Amino acid sequence: MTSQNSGNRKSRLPEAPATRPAESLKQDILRHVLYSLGRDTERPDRQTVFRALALSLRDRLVEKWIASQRDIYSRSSKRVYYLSLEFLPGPFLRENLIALGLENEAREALTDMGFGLDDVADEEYEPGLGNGGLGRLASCYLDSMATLRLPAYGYGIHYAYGIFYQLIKEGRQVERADNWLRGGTHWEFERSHYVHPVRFYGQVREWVDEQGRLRHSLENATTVMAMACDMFIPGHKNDYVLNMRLWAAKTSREFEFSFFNTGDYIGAVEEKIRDENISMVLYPNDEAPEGKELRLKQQFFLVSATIQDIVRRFRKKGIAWDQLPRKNVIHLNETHPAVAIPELMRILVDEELLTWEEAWYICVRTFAYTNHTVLPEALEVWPEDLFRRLLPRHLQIIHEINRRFLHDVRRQFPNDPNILGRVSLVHEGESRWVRMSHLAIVGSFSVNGVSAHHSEILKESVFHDFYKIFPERFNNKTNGITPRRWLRQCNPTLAWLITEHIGPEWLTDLAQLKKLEPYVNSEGFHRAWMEVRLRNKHKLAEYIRDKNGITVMPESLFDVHVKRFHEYKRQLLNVLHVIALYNRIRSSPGSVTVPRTYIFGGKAAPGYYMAKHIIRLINSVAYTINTDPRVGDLLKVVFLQNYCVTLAERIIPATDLSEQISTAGMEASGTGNMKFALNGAITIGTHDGANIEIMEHVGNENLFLFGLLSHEVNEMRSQGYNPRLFYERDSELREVLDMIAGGFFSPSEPHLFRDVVESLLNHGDRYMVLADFRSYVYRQQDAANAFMDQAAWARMSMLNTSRMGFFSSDRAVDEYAKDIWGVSGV
Ligand code: D6G
Repeated sequence: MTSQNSGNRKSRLPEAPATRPAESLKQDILRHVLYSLGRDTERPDRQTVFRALALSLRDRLVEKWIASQRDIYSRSSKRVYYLSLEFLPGPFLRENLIALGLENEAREALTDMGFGLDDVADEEYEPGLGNGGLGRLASCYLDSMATLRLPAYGYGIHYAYGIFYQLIKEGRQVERADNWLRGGTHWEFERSHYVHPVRFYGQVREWVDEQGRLRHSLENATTVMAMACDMFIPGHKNDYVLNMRLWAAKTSREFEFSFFNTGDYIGAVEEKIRDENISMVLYPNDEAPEGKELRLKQQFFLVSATIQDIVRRFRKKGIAWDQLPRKNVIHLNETHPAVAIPELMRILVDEELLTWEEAWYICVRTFAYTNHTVLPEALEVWPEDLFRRLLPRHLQIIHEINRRFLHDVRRQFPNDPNILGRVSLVHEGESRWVRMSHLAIVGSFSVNGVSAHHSEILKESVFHDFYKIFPERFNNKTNGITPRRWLRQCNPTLAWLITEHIGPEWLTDLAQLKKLEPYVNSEGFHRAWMEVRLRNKHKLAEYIRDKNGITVMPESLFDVHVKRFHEYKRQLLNVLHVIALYNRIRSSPGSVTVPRTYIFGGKAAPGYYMAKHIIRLINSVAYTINTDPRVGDLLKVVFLQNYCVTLAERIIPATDLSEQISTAGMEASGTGNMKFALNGAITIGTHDGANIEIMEHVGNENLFLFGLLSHEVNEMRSQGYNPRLFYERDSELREVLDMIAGGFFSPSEPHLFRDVVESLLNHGDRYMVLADFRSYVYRQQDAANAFMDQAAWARMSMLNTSRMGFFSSDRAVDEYAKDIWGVSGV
């Protein structure tokens, strides 16, 4: 502990004014309107008021952050560093108000100024710094780390452009740049004094120093600076605040005096822009790395700046390097930041002159890795040539790690020579690839999957060889979601109803929701529960009318499928069933008795042809059905554009049926499934990811599971799956597919959707859509029947909510802290 971090500096923090909180908040807002934003306090507009309120909250957050940091320093606590190429925090305003306990005060202050809190909150434009589940999980975890008072830091990239803004034009996805910074950066601090040089390219020079040691250094490297931008993540009403430090790329050339003085001013500016491009844009690909040089640069940029920051902080302690793992744990969210392993090795061996053995001992005790996917195309690999060019020293280090690792494996498995090729960090064939997951496993003391089912698949198949080599490293940490955002914030009236009955402890101890169970038989509670849900559905119906011009019945069954578009998530299976229902309505009008509103939302990777095509198909089907007078209110299909956290917060509280229908064995966990169930939606889903654990908790009778199990999927595949058989045997399915292929939904372009049908019938139906169709249709019928009995449905809904305690991110993070990180709250 250094004296500058000791507690006696506390007194220098500005004292809070002795006025009422609402009044002092109002004064702060007005002060920021004038002095920070330069606007007239007499008539600020809504956007100005939003920004001034955000700045007023930032003031409070930074005070608490500094106090929290002093605490961590004074206790010399072990720190957790959570490295993620993506964070998807969503809008901050309400979350921060709730965490700081200032919601009512803000409402009062704003009312005094002639504004409504809801309107002001709508002014916020969320930072889209993630693609979907992985980034959103990272943000839920930061929220829980703060609430559990863990000495943690989130580290990521300050992309200037987040995930694209999705428009639906004439049924198609159109991408627009997402300039989330256009309104200013009211939540963050740019730290121009926290900059680290990041060095790429160049050549490795080997030389022998005076002590006869072989040394390595990088010559002629290109240097880019990483500047810290800090955003604060408060714990729930605990005065504890964490930092999400995002690195922005800045040219190093500005630091060279002569740079703009060369006479070629425009050329100099171009070089500056090229350097700063590194943090310009988030790659909009979910589940499939693009293999582009810029992406690997981004990964190294995050890693290099972060490791330098960690090492800088560790050095302040003045203790020996072998203490690093005792004082720090670095968590890799997926393999994207896995190059941190060779980077720490490089610093320890090349700069700090530790021996290889000493350095490796430290590394392998410092890193932990979470795997999020088993899709083979999503396991990250990099061409060795690219690695050599961009990070030549790191490739050498990876080769050395590999040489030593394979040497040990050879000794451990003398009778299995093929294992070496399977586990090697470098895939050797016609072309050579660096396998990032192998690097992450070999360099970490812990490897975890994100649901019980997924962690078993890792051990049994994907990483089976590694499981044999390092059985003690493998463990499971089932994902979780923060109840603060995903119930209290997005569904305030339901949250209020719950609190009224069982008190507010559930906010930080979600297992308390169990206490709702006795009310399941109370008629009054039933009524109140269903009233809240119906009100939420009315609000969503209004939103749909405003945005899509479609009138939907709030009393209809809201059947919702929102998430990234990917074939394995099987939005296609859903729409096939929608068409089947449509056909039933047309052929025998009385056969469909439960009116339904289908709501779809989600982005497809811009280069993912089939996913985009499925979006177009859904929109075409929606148009056909919504304009067919024979259908009336029985069926409506809505595609809400630009699915994001803000939109999820609107949709989830209004959902009756939650679609979680991935091909079994393909979704690692899912967290959308948890958000819906927590808000009282019933799941229709496959035996996949966390659906299985949700079923175990809420009870088989309170959700609708269907379809093949993952081992059945594998067996069917290995026996030669023939999707045509299903087509031929099932006349309802045949009719649906023939309509799509025959242009029923695209009369002006009859061949438009032929590819979709081809992928099912003639290209193997990789995601087993046809194999699961019939059981899906049956379970959908069960869901409709259940919905007809509203009292029984209400009961299921309440039981879902009350039994979701396990799925809190507080539980998940607590498990990480105890089992992997070895840290406790300060
Ligand atoms: C905060 C609190 C202050 C501490 C400083 C350290 O400003 O007490 O000295 O953080 O920052 P790092 O060196 O840990 O980044």
